[in-house]
Amino acid sequence: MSDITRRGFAKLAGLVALRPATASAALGVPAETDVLRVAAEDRQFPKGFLWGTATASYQVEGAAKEDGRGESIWDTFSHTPGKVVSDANGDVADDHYHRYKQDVQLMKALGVKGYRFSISWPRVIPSGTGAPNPKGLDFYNRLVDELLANGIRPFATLYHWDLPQPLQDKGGGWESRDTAKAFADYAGYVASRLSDRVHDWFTMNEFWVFINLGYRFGVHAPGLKLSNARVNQAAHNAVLGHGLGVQAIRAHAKKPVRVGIADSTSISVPVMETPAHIAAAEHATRESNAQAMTVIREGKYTEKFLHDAGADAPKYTAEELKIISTPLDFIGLNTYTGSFVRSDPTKPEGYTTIDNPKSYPHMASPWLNVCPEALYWGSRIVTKLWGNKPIYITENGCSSSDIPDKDGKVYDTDRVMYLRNYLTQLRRAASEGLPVRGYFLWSLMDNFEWADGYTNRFGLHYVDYATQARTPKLSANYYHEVIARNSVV
Ligand code: PNW
Repeated sequence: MSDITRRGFAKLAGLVALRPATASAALGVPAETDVLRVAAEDRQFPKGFLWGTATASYQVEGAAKEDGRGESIWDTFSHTPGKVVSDANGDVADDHYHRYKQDVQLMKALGVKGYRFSISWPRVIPSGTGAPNPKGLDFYNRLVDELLANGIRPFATLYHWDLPQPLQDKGGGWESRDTAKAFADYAGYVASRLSDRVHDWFTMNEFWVFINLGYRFGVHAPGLKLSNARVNQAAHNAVLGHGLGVQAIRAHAKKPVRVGIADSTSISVPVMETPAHIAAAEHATRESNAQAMTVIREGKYTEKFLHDAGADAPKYTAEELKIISTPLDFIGLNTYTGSFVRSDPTKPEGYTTIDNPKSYPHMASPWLNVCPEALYWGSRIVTKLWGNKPIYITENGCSSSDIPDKDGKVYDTDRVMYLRNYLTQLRRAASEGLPVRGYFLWSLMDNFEWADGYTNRFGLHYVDYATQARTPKLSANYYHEVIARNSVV
């Protein structure tokens, strides 16, 4: 029996003892109202918990050629035949660039208090370095003003994968340290222009994903399949860019800001809640994030990583490690799934990551294994390993094979099931005092799902791409209830 259930039963027992005698009490059964009340308390989130949604520039904005926007590696990649399902691209996407006011109203109707969006680097600095494009920045001025006018707090991400193409052409993108420096210049510039109204900043989104899918497996832009050594160097340059970005944002901010990252920290979940398996999951989480969250929080690569990488380890200086580990104000975790880990005394590292059986359930995206526990263990292990800092779940959500019903509505019961289970685990984390402060559901609306094109839908709102009509799904109604009650429902 879990702690929560045990506590719930204890409370119920207490209530039963206090209640006047009724027929149900005589039978030893608590009255239904008592059961409902205690159950509701056990699903409540802390006061002030921040509920939000998230999107990213290339996935929603469209307007690819408007107002002086430069090209990004995703324009190039998606326009290369065979790279994206049905050769789809983000030229129009959700046309959010023109429809942002309507989209802010969707957020308002949900009741969200926070919106995590990303800023398109090639819109703001078309060549990646050099002259900014004021018209590009203006879009974000308008968006931020619209959010604030509607009581929604903007959380801005500076890099959600749309690298200016000229930086790829010049130095090989993140293969070059110059890209890290260019990122810091861009980050400082945007902070200087928006920080009068934007208080919360994320440097980059998901190191592991953009480095490995982009530079190792070639399935995301820039579509490369590089050697280990080159991938490791690109990963290093990216976290260096993050650290330089943190410093630049703080240096150029007009008002006090909070800076963090939105990382796809891979979460190891103990197969069972025993001390040995929990310790195994902690070690596994630290090692499997050696090139991102671990080096960012500890300022060093783990011994195991350096040993395993051997001659392929990245080249770096002590000064760079210091920059990379510049202290953050909060931690953003993009958590969709987790990996089960068991204690394994036969291994020097003491753990084994289990390969799930083929029958393990996943959502519409094949990688999206259902693992609600990852939200609890992620918060707990990250706090245990690296200290007590505010945590935001900067992405969580799922794809579903959404098809409108005869009445035009999408009844995405699987997404509701997914959300209810994940939020229950997040609520467990909050109730145990872990510093989880907010949750951004991915995504506000269906959008360009990278190499999957428009096939895997992650939205709370169904988007009809022929008309750009947005229709709330059942999950949008569900999330509205969650927010209104500040509770799992
Ligand atoms: C994240 N994987 O991407 C991104 O931050 C979003 O832009 C994206 O739309 C969302 O999650 C849903 O996919 C991921 O293969 C892409 O493990 C791929 C993986 C994980 C996250």
